[in-house]
Amino acid sequence: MRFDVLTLFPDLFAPFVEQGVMGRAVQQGKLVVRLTNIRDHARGAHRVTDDRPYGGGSGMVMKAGPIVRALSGVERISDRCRVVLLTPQGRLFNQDLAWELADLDQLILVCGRYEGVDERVLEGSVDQEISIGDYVLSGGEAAALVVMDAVGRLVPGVLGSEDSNRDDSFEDGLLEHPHYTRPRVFEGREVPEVLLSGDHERIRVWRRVQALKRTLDRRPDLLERARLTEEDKKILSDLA
Ligand code: 4HQ
Repeated sequence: MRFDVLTLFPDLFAPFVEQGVMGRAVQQGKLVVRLTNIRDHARGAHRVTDDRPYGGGSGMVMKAGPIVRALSGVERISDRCRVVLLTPQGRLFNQDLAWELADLDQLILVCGRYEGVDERVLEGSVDQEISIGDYVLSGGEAAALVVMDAVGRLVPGVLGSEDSNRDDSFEDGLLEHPHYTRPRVFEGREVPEVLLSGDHERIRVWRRVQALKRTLDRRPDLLERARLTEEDKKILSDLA
């Protein structure tokens, strides 16, 4: 899978792309990340990328020209390609959308700064707007990193055998059970006995109960769309 990021701050991406799961996947060639500096497509001696809003008001707006020219400069490696603008007005990003995007061959992520981008970029050059949540960022870069991280790890071969998507939070729409590792006692707090029992069936049931409890307690909204088994439904009715 290839990610192309259009940004005024390409240097923000290097440490993220070079380290951890993403770094390994890039080295193995399973992910390709290409950065385009929008300023390289701005015109004039001053390479201006923003201007004052028509109609007045505070703040600046990103000019359409540099972004659209930057997009034209991005090689399309496949028809399975999508141009995404990160904006609070977009579809709320979640694990279902991450799976959908992971099915593409190429994702082109456009990062805005200032008050936003000229609306005509959206009309003519953007396939989808995505928001990572209901808060205001200073730019789309942090949002693009979130999307690349969540999507990249779903690409086959990106996660090693030590990690697995299957067990993760949200893969069945529930929060995860608690995790413990050594030591057995830390600051007087013990690891739940069941986890030391070696009884794999008891451990499986305990973890499922914990996951359901936590979801009910902290994110009951998730239960509406969770993939629940008959056993899960029984556990939930016992909890209620
Ligand atoms: N932005 N999810 C970029 C966001 C945002 C979000 C605000 C996008 C500023 C220029 N992006 N503009 N939330 O807060 O994606």
